[in-house]
Amino acid sequence: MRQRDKGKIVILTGAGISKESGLDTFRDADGIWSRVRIEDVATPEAFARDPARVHDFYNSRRSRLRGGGIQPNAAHRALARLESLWPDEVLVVTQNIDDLHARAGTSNLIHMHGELLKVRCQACHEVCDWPGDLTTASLCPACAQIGGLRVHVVWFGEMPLHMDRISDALDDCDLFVAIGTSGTVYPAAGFVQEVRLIGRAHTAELNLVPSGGHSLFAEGCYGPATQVVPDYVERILRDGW
Ligand code: BV8
Repeated sequence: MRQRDKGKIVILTGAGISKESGLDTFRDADGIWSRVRIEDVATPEAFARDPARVHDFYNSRRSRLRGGGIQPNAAHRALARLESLWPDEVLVVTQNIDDLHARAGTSNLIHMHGELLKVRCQACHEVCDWPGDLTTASLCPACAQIGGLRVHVVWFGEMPLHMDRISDALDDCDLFVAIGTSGTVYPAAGFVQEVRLIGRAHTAELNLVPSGGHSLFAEGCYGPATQVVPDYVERILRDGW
């Protein structure tokens, strides 16, 4: 018999949840930042200095994501299942710029670091879907300006998206779960402290190995996301927390 049948759930996800779908993480031994430097591809300064290089970096990640071989995995699907069956709000806040949560069926979803399959025009600020390659000659579908488009992601030094909605949800939640994130990038890495300060919610970390912030969580479940996340979701649906 489930101990509780309501309670707001906020789930923060990182690159680890998409690893078993075939997408690299950032800081693991074979991670993206072991091959390229953040300063060369993921800052506004890098884009100002060499936009073609930054376009190439994201074009290769975009064509890989759309390459057919990359599909949502059991962890993405388990979260969509939790959203459809839990009798209260389930919000997924992802640091990932891939579209695997949406493809798995999650609808209450915030991309706090943006989306790889979207671009933003620096002239008219319009955000558009963009499945193909982006170049310095690309034309904005909204204002027809050439060369002003950039990938719609949050680079280091830029303000993450939807921070107000996220802070309100963190203040209101009864369960906070972090999945597949190393807890090194702020403000996301600070969410667990924010939740603990309010002192109402239970906190859990689901990761391959304990993250840098593991001691901040009341509970930790370790192993591959495709095993740990479905098990945890089944437990929540059966017994609550
Ligand atoms: C900001 C989009 C102002 C682009 C990304 C000094 C101290 C503190 C903070 C700072 C500082 N100096 C600068 C800062 C701020 C900076 C920051 O935190 N830097 C860090 C590196 C120190 N943050 C910013 O600049 C942010 N903006 O602060 O603006 C502000 C201030 C207040 C309030 C608001 C704003 C903007 C940060 C966003 C940058 N953009 N991505 C792109 O993707 O190209 S961040 C990038 O890293 C990704 O989005 C990613 O999500 C994020 C975190 O990485 P993880 O997802 O955690 O991935 P990682 O590889 O690290 O870890 C993977 C984990 O998975 C591991 O634990 C591994 O064990 C696990 N795993 C692996 N396999 C599996 C698995 N788990 C389960 N199953 C598996 N199979």
